[in-house]
Amino acid sequence: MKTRITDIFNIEYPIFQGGMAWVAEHNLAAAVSEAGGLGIIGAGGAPAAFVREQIQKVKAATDKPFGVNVMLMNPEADEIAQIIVEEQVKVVTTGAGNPAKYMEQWKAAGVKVVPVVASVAMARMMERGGADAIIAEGMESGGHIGSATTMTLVPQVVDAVAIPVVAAGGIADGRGFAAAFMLGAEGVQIGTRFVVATESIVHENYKAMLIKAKDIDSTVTGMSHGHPIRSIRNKMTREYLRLEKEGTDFMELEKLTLGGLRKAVMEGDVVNGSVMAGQIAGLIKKEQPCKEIITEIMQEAQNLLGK
Ligand code: TUI
Repeated sequence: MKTRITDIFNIEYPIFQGGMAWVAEHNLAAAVSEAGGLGIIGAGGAPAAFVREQIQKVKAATDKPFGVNVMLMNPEADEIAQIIVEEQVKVVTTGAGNPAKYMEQWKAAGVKVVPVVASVAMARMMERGGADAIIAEGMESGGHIGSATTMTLVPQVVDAVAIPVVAAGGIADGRGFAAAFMLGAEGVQIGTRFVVATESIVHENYKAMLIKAKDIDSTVTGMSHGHPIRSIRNKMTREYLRLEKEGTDFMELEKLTLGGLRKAVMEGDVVNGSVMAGQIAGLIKKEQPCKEIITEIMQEAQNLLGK
């Protein structure tokens, strides 16, 4: 399947792997790129030196294109932006903020820039700033989210910009892929299904929790201070929501989510940790290699879209 997304990014299938903090490290990114999608290293809240190592490891594992996601709330985002240029990374996606201050630097170095947006206004602004494509992410996604759903956001962003749009949020199989294309998307970004990929280094407790999750098992914390985060309901989310109601300081609460993600991913503490996942987790039934995930999605989507 050829779209402007496969052309611009020089990939076989128009599937991006979400740049998930702690989860999307070199093993996962290299596996997705090798399978013909676009693997993406998630810089998340990690130090710049760690991100450079991850980039070098993906380069050693595959000759295929890959990207880096810069989470703009990372205190070392400036250094990471520079490392992307130095390491000649071909694609950068951004999240949780406005990447305008890095745009010129990246464009000058020939890096393709794909901001993740949660609104039409931000999509327009990013196109004016020189973005090569846009990822329109609905609130079905895991982690830091906006307020529009994928179903409503994607067609409105498609109408608002001329650059190609990648749909994200709630997509985990060929039906979701086909639906996104019906809305005008030319690619999809998938996160949650890749969390349970065989190549994903995520702790087995985390994977088991996603495989067991049902449709309504996620919840959103941080709504009141403007940093909504979707994760699977557990002791941490219940505690967070209680403290949030009591008006606890944002920085205190933030420790529960950002620090808690590492605890869940690396240590498997899915009780006190933050098990970020999208609403589509209920659809995911088993661990599979990235290659199998991508092949399955493409076959199902092509059957549907060919009808
Ligand atoms: O970035 C994400 N999802 C994430 S980042 C993350 S790491 C983290 N963990 C705990 C606390 C904070 C961060 C986990 N999940 N998705 C992309 C995304 N970006 N969704 C929504 C946005 C967004 C929001 C506001 C993009 C732009 C924006 O602009 C606001 C502005 O600056 O005007």
